[in-house]
Amino acid sequence: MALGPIAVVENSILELRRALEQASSIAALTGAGISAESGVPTFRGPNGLWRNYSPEQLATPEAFARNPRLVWEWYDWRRGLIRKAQPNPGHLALAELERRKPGFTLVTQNVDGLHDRAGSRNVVKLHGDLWLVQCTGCGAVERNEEVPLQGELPPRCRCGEALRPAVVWFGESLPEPAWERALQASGRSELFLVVGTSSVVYPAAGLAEVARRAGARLAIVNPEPTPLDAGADWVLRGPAGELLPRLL
Ligand code: BJW
Ligand code: ZN
Repeated sequence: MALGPIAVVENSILELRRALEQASSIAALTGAGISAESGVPTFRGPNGLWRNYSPEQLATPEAFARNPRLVWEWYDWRRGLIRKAQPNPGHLALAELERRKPGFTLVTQNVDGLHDRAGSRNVVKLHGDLWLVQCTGCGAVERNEEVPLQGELPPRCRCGEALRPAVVWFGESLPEPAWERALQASGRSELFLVVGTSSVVYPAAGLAEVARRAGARLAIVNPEPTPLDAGADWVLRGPAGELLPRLL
C-alpha cells in the first residue's frame, strides 16, 4: 500500500532520529529559516525585501560605500527586531543535540546570535556577527549592542572613520578560521543537517557537497524545496521549530 505524505514524513523522522542517535560525528548548517519562527524575516522569502531593496542590493561593500546611512538603517532595523526575538524550539533542539553529542558542530550563516542565546556553545559563524562593528579605517572590532543606534548614521570609530557591521557581504571572503572549522566538520561528518537555508549563497551552500563527497548522509529541513533536495537522503518539509525537536 502506498504511504500518504504524512506517513512519509513520520517515517523519515523516525529514521533520521535513529541515524542521529547512531552517528558519532554530526554537523549542521543553518540559515535564516531557523530564526523565522522567532519573527526574524528571511532574506529571500515573501518578507525578504526592506523598503524595496533586496539583500543583494544592501549586503555589499559597494552599497555601503555609496550610501552607508541606508545600509546602516537596514541593520539598525534588523538589530531592533532581533533584540526583541527569542530563540525558538528549533534553536533549542540544536543546543540540546550539542549537549548530547560530543562530535556535533553547528555551522551557521546567521548573524543574529540566537543560537548562542539558545545555549549552543560552539557556534561556527560563517557570515559574522550583527552585534560586532568594525572600523573601516583602523580595523578595530568592538561589541555594540545599542538599539536603536544613537546619533548620526553611520556610527563613527574613535579614530573618526565610519564603523560597519562586522558581517560578510557579497564579494567578501569568509573569516578564514571559521571557514576552516566548517570545512573540517563537514568533511568528517557522518550526518549533515541543512536547516532553514535556501542553499543559494556560496561558499556556505557548498559544505553539504563537501560532506556528501566525504561519505556523509544528508538531511534537509525546510518547508520549501531547495537545490540540495535531489541529492539528500532525507527531506523533511516543514518548519524547523516543529521538526527539529521531534528528531531528539
Ligand atoms: C524555513 C522556515 C522555517 C523559512 N523553518 N526553514 C558561485 C556562483 C555564483 C556566485 C558565487 C559563487 N561563489 C561565490 C559567489 C558569490 C556570492 C554568492 O554566493 N552569490 C550567490 C547569491 C549567487 N558569494 C559571496 O560573495 C561570498 N563570498 C565569497 O564567495 O568570497 C570569495 C570571493 C571573494 C571575492 C570575489 C568573489 C568571491 C560571501 C557571501 C556573503 C553572504 N552575506 C549575507 C549577508 C550577511 C550579513 C547579514 O545578515 O546582513 O549572508 S547575504 C544573506 O544570504 C546572508 C545569509 O547568511 C545568506 C544565505 O541566506 P539564507 O540563510 O539561506 O536565507 P534565505 O532567505 O535565502 O533562505 C531562507 C530559507 O529558510 C528558505 O529556504 C525558506 O524556505 C526557509 N524557511 N521558514 C525552516 N520555519
Ligand atoms: Zn577606527
